[in-house]
Amino acid sequence: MAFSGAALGQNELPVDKKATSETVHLYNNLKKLRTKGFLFGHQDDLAYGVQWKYVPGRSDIKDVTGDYPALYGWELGRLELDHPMNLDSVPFQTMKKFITEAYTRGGVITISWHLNNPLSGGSAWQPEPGTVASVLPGGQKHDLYKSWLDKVADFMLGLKGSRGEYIPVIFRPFHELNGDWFWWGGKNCTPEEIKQLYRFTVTYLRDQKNIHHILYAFNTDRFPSKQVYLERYPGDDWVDIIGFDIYQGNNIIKNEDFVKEFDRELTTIEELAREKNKIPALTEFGFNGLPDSTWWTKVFLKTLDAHHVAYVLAWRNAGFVSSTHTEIFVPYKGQVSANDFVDFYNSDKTIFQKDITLEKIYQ
Ligand code: BMA
Repeated sequence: MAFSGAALGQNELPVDKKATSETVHLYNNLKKLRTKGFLFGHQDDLAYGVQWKYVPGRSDIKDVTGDYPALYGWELGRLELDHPMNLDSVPFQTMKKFITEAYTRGGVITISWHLNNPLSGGSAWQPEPGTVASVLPGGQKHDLYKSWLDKVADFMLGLKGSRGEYIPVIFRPFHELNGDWFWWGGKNCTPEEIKQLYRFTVTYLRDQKNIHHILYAFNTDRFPSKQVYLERYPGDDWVDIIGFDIYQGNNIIKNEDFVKEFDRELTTIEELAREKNKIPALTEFGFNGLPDSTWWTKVFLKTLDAHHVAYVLAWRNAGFVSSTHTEIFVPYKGQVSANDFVDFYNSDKTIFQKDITLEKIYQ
């Protein structure tokens, strides 16, 4: 249902002025809720965890806390190629079921897109000079890019609740765009080119495809200053949520160093959110392998305690991928940080599924 001006009441509108009522409520409730606490999110939570895959109702978060996350991250990479599964082997049809299931119990959905390189045909991580320019209007791959957006639009239109209403999605295209590792990031294009692509993408989905159940999230990776954060920011008319991604790991070994940087970036993002009237969020985070048994309360929560972001999204539990590679970003039963995660769960600041259901965030 489109939202009519009269029914708006005290609600503010996101960048889509025709956003559905559920989307407008999500936007306003996320803004309000952040004064209380933050939604805890997990990528691919319902699809698989450490040493299990596609067990109905299962979730590593639920195994440890007895509750599901409040926010669910999903990924569309390879939808553009008409593959039945995404790049992490999650079938798109199953993903839609998980999305509906989570929404039905009051959860929130966020979607990223590691889309392939449209110019070279390589992966998202294979930059090729000129790729961003090639998909902009007038570029040789512009029509191809539009056909990819058509598939994203179809996917979004396939997400419906029990009353036939569209399920709101926080879409996070072109993430980590200050880094050099994706074809849309860093030195692989000019700031002006990526800004144009971001604006084109929002405009196309919203005004050409008439999709009105999306909130748009803009996010960088770690960043040294406000000025660098804003270098590729497309403008206030195209963004609802501003965030950043940060991982503790090889690059920042010590907890103290992580806390210092994390705290500084949170402060900047909240300052920007205030100035621009946007919603601040931690769009991805993690400490791969979780070797520190008290990391959740003594490092992560301790830092977030002084801040007010709307949500945090932990990355995926692909598990022990090979003898040298693990992807473990939330504890599973028996993991060294599992007990501490229960304390984290019990904190007043963290919002998981049971809390978010009570909040009725879409009303
Ligand atoms: C990365 C890793 C990869 C994954 C990709 C897209 O951070 O988790 O294993 O394929 O994200 O989800």
